[in-house]
Amino acid sequence: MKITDLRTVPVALPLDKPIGNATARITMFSCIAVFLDTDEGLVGENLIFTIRPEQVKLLDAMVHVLRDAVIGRSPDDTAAVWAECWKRINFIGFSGVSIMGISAIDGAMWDLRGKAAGLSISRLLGRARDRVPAYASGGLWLSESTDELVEQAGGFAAAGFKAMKLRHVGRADVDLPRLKAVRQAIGHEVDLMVDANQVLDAKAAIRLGQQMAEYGIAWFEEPVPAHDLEQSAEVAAALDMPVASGENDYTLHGFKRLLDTKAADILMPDLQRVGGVSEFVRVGALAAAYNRPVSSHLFPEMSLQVMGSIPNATLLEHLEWYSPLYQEQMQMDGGDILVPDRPGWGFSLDLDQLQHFSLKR
Ligand code: SMN
Ligand code: MG
Repeated sequence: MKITDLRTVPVALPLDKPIGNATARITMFSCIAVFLDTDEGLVGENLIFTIRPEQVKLLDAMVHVLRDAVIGRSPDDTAAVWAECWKRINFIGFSGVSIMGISAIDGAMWDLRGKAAGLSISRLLGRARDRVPAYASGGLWLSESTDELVEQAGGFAAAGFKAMKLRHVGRADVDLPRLKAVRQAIGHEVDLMVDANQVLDAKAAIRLGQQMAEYGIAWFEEPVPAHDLEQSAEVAAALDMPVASGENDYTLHGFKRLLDTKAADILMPDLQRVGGVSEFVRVGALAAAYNRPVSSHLFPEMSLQVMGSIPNATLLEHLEWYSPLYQEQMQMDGGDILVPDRPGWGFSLDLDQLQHFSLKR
């Protein structure tokens, strides 16, 4: 089987209500749906995304820049195509948008491989589990009032989630009362994580971490700027609670730096930024060598398959941002999301919905 064409459909999904974290006010999501056609009629699919609509053009262009690296290849050649793309991004950069382009192609190839074999991606990779414990992340935003936080947290617990994540502004006077209210609402059986989205320095993060400890925090995410590995390591060394980081890191090289510097206790690869399925799996193995767990960032429908194959995987980040674009919906059972056994990703893009949300080019 040969890959004959690469197509993309840029889409924008408006949100009913804008949401915020410490670095962005999010009013809509923009995605690029990626399709690889083959000479046997099978189509491989993937999705990459940005929260800023004006960046869609850039992502779309990057995917097409790498087109010649994949046209004419067999879907089985994932490692060869990855290596070829890596060669081609020399000079424009080995992180950022370049890697998003590689991820887009890599994931669509894995979907094709699964469809060709009639197997889910986790079966192709070798399954570690058929369900992944998830945490609720589609709420508890900074833009929510304390009453709204309490209501949402209760709703997540009632839906069966055993863990959830609260966004922080990075100031004790604002964050601690919100944290206390959420902890009171959910009791002590549910894990609670906080995400500071890089707004603190090490001293302030250590102080806030110590103040939060009484509320039982399962991880403190991105307490300091993600590139400041030294300060992140300082926080990780000083606090008992684990520091989580990695959503802003690219490829095996980025994660090796995180591990070597002890900047994080829990690694959070993002499928699009880590470099797709191929590189996510390699990062999982690298993390295992350092005895560290990995938790996926965003893209729950697709990360499920990879997390299903990584022995040292921990929680899947669950939100429903992309759900309107898929024909199938995620299934939860006892706080776990089931890894679908359908071929490829196990989730197929809904072409009518793509058309509906399509951005005019
Ligand atoms: C986050 C990242 C990107 C968009 C929204 C929220 C956040 C998370 O850092 O980890 O969920
Ligand atoms: Mg985060």
